[in-house]
Amino acid sequence: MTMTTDKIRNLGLIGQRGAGKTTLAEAMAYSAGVTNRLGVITDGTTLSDYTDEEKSRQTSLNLSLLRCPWKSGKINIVDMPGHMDFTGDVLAGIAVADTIGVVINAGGGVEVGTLQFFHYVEKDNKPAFFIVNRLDKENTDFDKNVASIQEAFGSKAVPVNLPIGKANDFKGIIDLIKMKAITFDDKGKQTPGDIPADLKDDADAAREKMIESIAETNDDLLEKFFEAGTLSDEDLLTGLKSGIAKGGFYPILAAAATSNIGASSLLDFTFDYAPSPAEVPVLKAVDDDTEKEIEIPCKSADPVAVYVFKIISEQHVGDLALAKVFAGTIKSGVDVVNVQKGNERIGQMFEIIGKDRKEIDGAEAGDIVALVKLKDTHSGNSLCLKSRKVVLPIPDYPEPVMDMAIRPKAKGDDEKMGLALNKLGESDPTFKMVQDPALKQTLLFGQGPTQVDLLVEKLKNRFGVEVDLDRPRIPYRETIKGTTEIQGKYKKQSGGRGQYGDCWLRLSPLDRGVGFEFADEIKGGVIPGKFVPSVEKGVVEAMLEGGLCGAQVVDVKVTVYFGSFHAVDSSDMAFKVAASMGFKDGYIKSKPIILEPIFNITVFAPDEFTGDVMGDISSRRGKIIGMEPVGRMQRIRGSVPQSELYKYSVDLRSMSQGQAVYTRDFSHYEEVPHDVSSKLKEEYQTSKQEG
Ligand SMILES: Nc1nc2c(ncn2[C@@H]2O[C@H](COP(=O)(O)OP(=O)(O)OP(=O)(O)O)[C@@H](O)[C@H]2O)c(=O)[nH]1
Ligand SMILES: [Mg+2]
Repeated sequence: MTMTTDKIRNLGLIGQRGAGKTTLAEAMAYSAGVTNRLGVITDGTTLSDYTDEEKSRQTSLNLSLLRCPWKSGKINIVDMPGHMDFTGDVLAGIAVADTIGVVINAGGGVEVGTLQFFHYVEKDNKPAFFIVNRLDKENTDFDKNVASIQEAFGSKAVPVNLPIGKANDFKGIIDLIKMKAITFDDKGKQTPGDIPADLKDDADAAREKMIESIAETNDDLLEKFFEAGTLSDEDLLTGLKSGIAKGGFYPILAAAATSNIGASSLLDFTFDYAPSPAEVPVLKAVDDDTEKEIEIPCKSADPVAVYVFKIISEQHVGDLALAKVFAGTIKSGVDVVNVQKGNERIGQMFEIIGKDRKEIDGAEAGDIVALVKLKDTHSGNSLCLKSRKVVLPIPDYPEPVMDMAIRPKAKGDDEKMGLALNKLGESDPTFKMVQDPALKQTLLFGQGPTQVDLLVEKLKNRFGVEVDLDRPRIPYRETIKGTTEIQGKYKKQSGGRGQYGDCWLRLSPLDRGVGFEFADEIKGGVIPGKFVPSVEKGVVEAMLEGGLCGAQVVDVKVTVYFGSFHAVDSSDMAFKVAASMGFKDGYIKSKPIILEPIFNITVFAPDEFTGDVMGDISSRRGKIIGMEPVGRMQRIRGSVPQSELYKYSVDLRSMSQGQAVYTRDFSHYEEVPHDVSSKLKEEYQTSKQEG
């Protein structure tokens, strides 16, 4: 029997690294009886952090699914990484979760990772609540965390729990909706009781605040609230549910995951008050035939629309496609179309609990499942019926902020490395591999050093390819500032058939970014028309390697305006060589310069680090374009030469205690300063001598 939509809750956990998302997910799964031990991060025994790479680093590197049956339904928990390098999985998880649980480390309040990730939640107006976790730790204070959450996210974040006791004495919670004190045994079993006398006043006051905030989400309720000074229990519950569903109210809950306090009540809260997949705003997609926007209500009776949000590729298991059924009902053996790729058939289907899985026959709208043995389906693909093909929305993945050159240790492993990286790319759309023939390097563009490290580790362990990483070469360019007229002449007339080509070229600068222009101003056939294309070819070839540092020459206009030929000895080849010689000669006389790529960057940093960040940008030959406050962070915009951005994300993190992040995009080319130019010229000369 399949689980009906109204009984399904999809809860995504996000938050700062180490806030306790995985441990909280573990405690929920344990309380739901999915596992018979409460796994521990430091022992590598949790359900979600099951890969070797996660166990050795004691941190989540991938999103994980934990299916927890609860009451008459089930809660699909999506445990997401907190590490910025894995924002890709966070976005994939947010896309399929209907409610986001933001886990806060009670020791730190709202930290920069939480701000970064929550930005994506707010953008989609997703339902969300906050869980203040680790309240069993010394020197933690629930109220301070509430203040920090409200400072960051506004007054619609309001407690629906109060903690009972502090640190070692943290015993349980007061449920402000039911007005009960709840304590937990180590299996998460709840014992409800009366609110302790010393907390009664606090609880009354907090409940009043909660009711007022719920009333504020809805005009009818607000009117009733003003009339009666409170809300009836019925209005409170409907207001709470609809307030959460439309993202108008962010409840704050209390927990200590390692002691299993608050996890089972969190399951209750999610099941009772968080929206089912059919109760969140309707998904908008694009009709594949008409290319018009189309709404996809979450209805089991509608045509199938399944979104594959993650491919898990594990040795000995094969590929698992994690997918959300946004509409329709899927069953094994049904033919579907992958809108981006082609025909597919739904084969076996599973529910996922960490690395374990349980076969199911089918799934209804709103559910999250794993599909196996799909032919050619990647993260981000949509599976539909032939009769209604829709393209489901893909998250806006962040642009890479780091590039490295990558090459196999063993000669001849290039192809193997390329195939392996392609395979890894199917499950992680946030890195790119680009072969750059001009730089003669394969470049890996990614989100940060940990992601790159992990890719290297996977290449070795899963594909048997060992690689080295190098500093990427910079795609310098060369151009000219002056105009020169020059003769290019090639003459060889000793014995046999000779060679003769003679052309006069005018080299002049073009505006930045124009590239190359060639003009033919030959008059009176001094060079026969059939040889003019060879002149252009000779110039184009010579421009591939500029005389200063060997970089591509750009933004130059070359005009051929005079020359001579020989009836027997002239040939395409001779004119090509002549033009190439002429260009090289004229180029050096035309005030050549070296250009370097400049990137625009945007840095997000907490106030206290902005001085350091800006000083560092200047020391990288960068310019500050502007700065503006965003909450308690500053957004600093600047431009920096690409050569100075090598490992910038790493340096930025270390100068800001891990709190600053940045994005970048290519802006334009600019002349390099004198010292850089001398250095590049010298390196080029040395490399030419070494051959
Ligand atoms: N004392 C205490 N420790 C906790 C609690 N929750 C988690 N921890 C510990 O905090 C550390 C990090 O916990 P994780 O569950 O890995 O946190 P996470 O948010 O999943 O971390 P990332 O996946 O790295 O972002 C582990 O050592 C946990 O044992 C808690 O409620 N109390
Ligand atoms: Mg984790």
